[in-house]
Amino acid sequence: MRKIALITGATSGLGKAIALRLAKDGCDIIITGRRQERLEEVEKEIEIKYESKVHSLCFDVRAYDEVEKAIASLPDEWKNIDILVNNAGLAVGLDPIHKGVVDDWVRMIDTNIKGLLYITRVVSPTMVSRKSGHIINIGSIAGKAVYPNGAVYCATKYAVNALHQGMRIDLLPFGIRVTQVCPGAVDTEFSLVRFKGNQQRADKVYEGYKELDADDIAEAVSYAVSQPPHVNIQDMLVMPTAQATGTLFHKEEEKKQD
Ligand code: NDP
Ligand code: 8X3
Repeated sequence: MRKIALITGATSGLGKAIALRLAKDGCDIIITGRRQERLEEVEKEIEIKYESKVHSLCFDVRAYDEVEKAIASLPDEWKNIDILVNNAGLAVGLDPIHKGVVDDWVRMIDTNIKGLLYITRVVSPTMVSRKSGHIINIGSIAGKAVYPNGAVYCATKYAVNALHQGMRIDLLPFGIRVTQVCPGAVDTEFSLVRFKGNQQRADKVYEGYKELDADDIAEAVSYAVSQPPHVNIQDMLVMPTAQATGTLFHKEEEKKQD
């Protein structure tokens, strides 16, 4: 029987790559995000490339009523979600605490913490009643060590780390697997969002070293999902070879080509 995987934030970056990879691995896929036209593009791409059925849900993870409504709207054949990938998230701004923009903080906290909680609250009860399921939380190197000017984003990823551990404990009696995948720098729309559309500033983040591709993280998710039922990959920290910590990079003069 084909598994159903729901991936939040599948309109770009890691979420899109994970959706495509799990489709390739034989899952039917529910993709979510706020950009309807992007959802349609990803849906088409999966259907063209793979055998999978795809269902799209357009909503904002920050609004609990939207989350509830979206999951309740799933047709019966889509309701038994086997794999939930809590991926939707963002960083906004890179400022010292005394200069932080309060609206940026609210966006990060509401998306990365509350959004992850809301979707988990709505999806996990069916897993509990079926005594089966797998939740993948996308954390970050930013959830392992704080870096300058990133206190609030890092705090949200520390929160993901804590919620991940809590989920693992609370869902233990129900045979539900819980995995955290923590990437270092991946070239996605992440930095463009962080720097509010400033492409030049975003590009600089990935200059001088070989960053991770979204497919590298999709590979890690696929590995965790494909383990036999008695194996839970609990925590994975996946870094570019040229990045040792959140801020320590080995950069070359010229960006290495593949
Ligand atoms: P992208 O900006 O490429 O993708 C972010 C995704 O999240 C988009 O699909 C976006 O969809 C979705 N999203 C953002 N806000 C909301 C919202 N309020 N409601 C619903 N969906 C939302 O970035 P990444 O792929 O890099 O980021 C994915 C995850 O990976 C994040 O949790 C991030 O913190 C984490 N991460 C990223 C790293 C990196 O270096 N890129 C490293 C470590 C972790 P839409 O705009 O359509 O709503
Ligand atoms: C994203 C990676 O190091 O830019 O979580 O915070 S970092």
